[in-house]
Amino acid sequence: MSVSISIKEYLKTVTAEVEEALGNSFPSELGVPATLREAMMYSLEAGGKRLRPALLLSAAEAVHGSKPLRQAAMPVACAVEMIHTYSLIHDDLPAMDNDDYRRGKLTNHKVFGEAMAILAGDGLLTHAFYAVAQAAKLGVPAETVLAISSDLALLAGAPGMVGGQAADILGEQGITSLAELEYIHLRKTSDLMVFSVTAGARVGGASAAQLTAVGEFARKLGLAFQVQDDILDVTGDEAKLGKPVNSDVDQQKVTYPYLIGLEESTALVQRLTLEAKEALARANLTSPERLIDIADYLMRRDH
Ligand code: GRG
Repeated sequence: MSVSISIKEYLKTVTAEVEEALGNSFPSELGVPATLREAMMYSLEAGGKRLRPALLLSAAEAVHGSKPLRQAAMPVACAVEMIHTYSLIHDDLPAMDNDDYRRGKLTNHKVFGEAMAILAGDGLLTHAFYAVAQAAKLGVPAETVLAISSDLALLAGAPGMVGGQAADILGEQGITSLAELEYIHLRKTSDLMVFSVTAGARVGGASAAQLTAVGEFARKLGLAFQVQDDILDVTGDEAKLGKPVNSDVDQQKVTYPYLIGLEESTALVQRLTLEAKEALARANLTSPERLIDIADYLMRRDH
């Protein structure tokens, strides 16, 4: 087993492999209308950190201790990126966040119109379940594929990410406590990461106890990621405006820095990352190094 390449190199390699697989997601024999395909591929190929597929593939290797699993886990890694991409397309719509740009490019509805953007999101969401099923053709046992599908429906669906988005919309303006904010982020952000790490661990042959421990790792990691995202929103914006960053956060959006200030938010990211790694240690994985590297990398990220 060799885990000597740097985390940046690892993420670069995984990103290239995932992007190649994503590029083959809609072969012509499936007969997808050209404009719909173009709209789906526009957002799937718009870049992004590919963090969820990286977590998934790393978790599979961490449990199993070998790289050959990457091929079997790849359709599931593509599935989670399809779900993530659909959520971003829908989140950017005028009825939700009404954003014109995403990842430095025009949002899907700005290029293809609202109706096609909704359908591109619908197409990606549905195709994710087709992608998961393809893992069965690559040697993943049928009962594992079934468990992964079921996890995906729950963690990305109404009890998970979709529910978090609904709670966010319903609570807009009215969120006043950390508990409410945490409830939303555990669903909007952590649940897809819990899916990623758990699905990878399932492909790697994890035990029930290991699944619980890696799930807890991802839950904490997702929260840390979201708090860091909130911090970067503030420091990034202020940097863009050329203003000095201070902890007197008075922006409208209710975020961690808004509720507890920048300094405490930074300490929270560190504490959650530590707790995530403690949970991971309880999983007794064969080679957890990559997952630890990703957690540390996310804590230090600046974008
Ligand atoms: C519309 C059903 C539905 C859900 C939307 C994902 C989401 C829920 C909303 C997007 C806004 C947001 C703050 C989500 C929290 C998760 C998050 C920080 C997403 C961005 O993930 P990155 O940074 O994105 O991994 P890239 O572009 O790198 O892929």
